[in-house]
Amino acid sequence: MSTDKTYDVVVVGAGFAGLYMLHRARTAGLSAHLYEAGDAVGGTWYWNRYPGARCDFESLDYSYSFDETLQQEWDWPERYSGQKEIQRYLEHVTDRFGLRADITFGTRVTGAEFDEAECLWTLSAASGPLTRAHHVVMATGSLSTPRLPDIPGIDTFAGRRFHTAAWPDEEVDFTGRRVAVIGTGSSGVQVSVEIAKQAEHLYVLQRTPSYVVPALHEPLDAETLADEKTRYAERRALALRAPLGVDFATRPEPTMSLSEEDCRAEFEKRWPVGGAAILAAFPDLIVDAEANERLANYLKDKVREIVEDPRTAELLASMDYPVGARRLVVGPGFHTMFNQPNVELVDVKGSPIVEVTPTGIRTADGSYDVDDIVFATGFDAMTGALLAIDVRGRGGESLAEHWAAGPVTYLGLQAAAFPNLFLITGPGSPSVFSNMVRSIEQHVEFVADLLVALRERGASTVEPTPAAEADWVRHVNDVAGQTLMLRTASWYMGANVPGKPRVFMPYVGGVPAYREICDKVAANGYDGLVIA
Ligand code: FAD
Ligand code: N01
Repeated sequence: MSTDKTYDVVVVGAGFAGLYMLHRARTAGLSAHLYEAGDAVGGTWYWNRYPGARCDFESLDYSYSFDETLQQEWDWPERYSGQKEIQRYLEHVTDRFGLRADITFGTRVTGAEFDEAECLWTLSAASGPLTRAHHVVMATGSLSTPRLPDIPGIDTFAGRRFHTAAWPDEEVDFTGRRVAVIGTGSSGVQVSVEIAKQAEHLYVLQRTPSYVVPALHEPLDAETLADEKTRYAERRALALRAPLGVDFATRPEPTMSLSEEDCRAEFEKRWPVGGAAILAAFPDLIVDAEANERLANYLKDKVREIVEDPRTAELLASMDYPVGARRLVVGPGFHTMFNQPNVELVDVKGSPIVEVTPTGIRTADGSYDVDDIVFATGFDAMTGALLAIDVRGRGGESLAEHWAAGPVTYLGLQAAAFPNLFLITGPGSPSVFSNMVRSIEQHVEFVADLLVALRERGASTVEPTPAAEADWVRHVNDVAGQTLMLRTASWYMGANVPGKPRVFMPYVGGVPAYREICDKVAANGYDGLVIA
């Protein structure tokens, strides 16, 4: 790759965010190029190929809305699509908008350095400099840096070892094997249900139990799909008015204004519908502790109803934190799975994992010999992929230094002293606390409009003032403080990575509130940003 070329925009990452950013930059008449570490587009849906990987918002919502023809011509075969189908969709989008020619695959960006005199970024890879650009958009993903836990002996294991987010391309057969899955977050729940269908014996190692709800996994027949598509504009408009970026027909009344019986009736109606609909039943479920407890008790009772072995049921229902404070897990069949004779729950909170041995896993009071270990142990979320790149802004300051006490941004989109560097779904944006495709579209459109505004003004740089950045961080924290989100340690605050600063990262004020703020910023000539 020649470094002689200077692009208007370089995008890093070819998931939902990067692909749309590349498209918007090109349609705005900007020269643009995209670098992707993987060998294909898809991002999350390229890397997470584990059996059972599926979206947990309906595909009719978890998809691009920016092009009416695209959304009318694409037929989702299932209500909640699996990994392969979403990957196929993103391949289609790439070709449909002719993006492939502007993407370099198999290239991990390792450095991005801003030259203040020339107002240019130089991007580099391990092999050396890649190219230069006036603007860089990091579409590197919030959940794209998988984490293996620091368990002693992990490399001594003689069997097969997998991480859900680095799953091999070829099918993995678990027939007749003894398998341990470590982790009961969204990935662990989904993968366990599928492995349990094949394995001779499955140990599910649970440290923190999750609230798990079903999902109405079903094919979307032609008639239903056609009917949904006639109302697509309305569906999309409603989604933009809903805090999570999906319309769940939230009831207007506060939970506690109803009797416990009436609340339960509402939850019961939503349970078979599945997904996050239950958490959006009433407007105050993540802000009012008493209201939340009603839902928590309902969900725990469901576990006890489904799981036959009382000890297993109690362990699975032992959540000691509010519903929604950790990501609600959509996992149809998870609780029922524990009624199978080949599935066993291992409580690694009561009896922590001590080490991995060549033949399996040893806990404080037991040993589990297995052929395969599946690590469903999550990600260095929101900052992992960004801090893996040596990003240097004004005065050579690194992003790692700027974020030493935790990530700070303006609107989740830019950091002070890093001119012309943009983050999509960065810390301080709604991103992971929303239907991410809705948030991604909004972030990308804001950035693309800003780039056009810069061109119209003949400006070279844009960056937030330190004061605007500090005010936004305060606002993000204030909003989180008004909810129940801080009442448990979670990856939302970096608690799953030893040594990571504990800062609550997503903006939880909701998609409409965030959009309104961004729209006002733009309407006021980009308040908080210095354009020079
Ligand atoms: P990603 O899809 O993560 O793409 C980032 C890309 O950047 C990756 O391809 C990566 O290889 C590349 N990259 C990173 N660093 C570099 C670098 N230095 N150089 C070059 N390339 C780099 N969200 C929802 O809203 N609903 C869901 O149902 C849902 N399901 C999910 C299921 C799973 C299994 C996971 C892990 C996440 C899920 N999410 C879901 C969140 C999901 O991450 C987002 O919805 C969305 O796919 C993110 O898109 P993105 O483009 O921002 O990032
Ligand atoms: O990761 P997680 P994930 N010993 O961090 C456990 C999205 N997503 O990949 O909490 C024992 O949630 C850990 O236990 P604890 C979604 O946003 C969506 O599942 O640290 N256990 C936890 O149980 C999601 O939130 C879908 O006590 C250890 C698990 O590993 C996000 O991605 C599907 C351990 C990690 O759970 C991340 O989900 C998949 C140890 N040493 C992902 N270390 C959809 O369906 C870690 N754990 C949409």
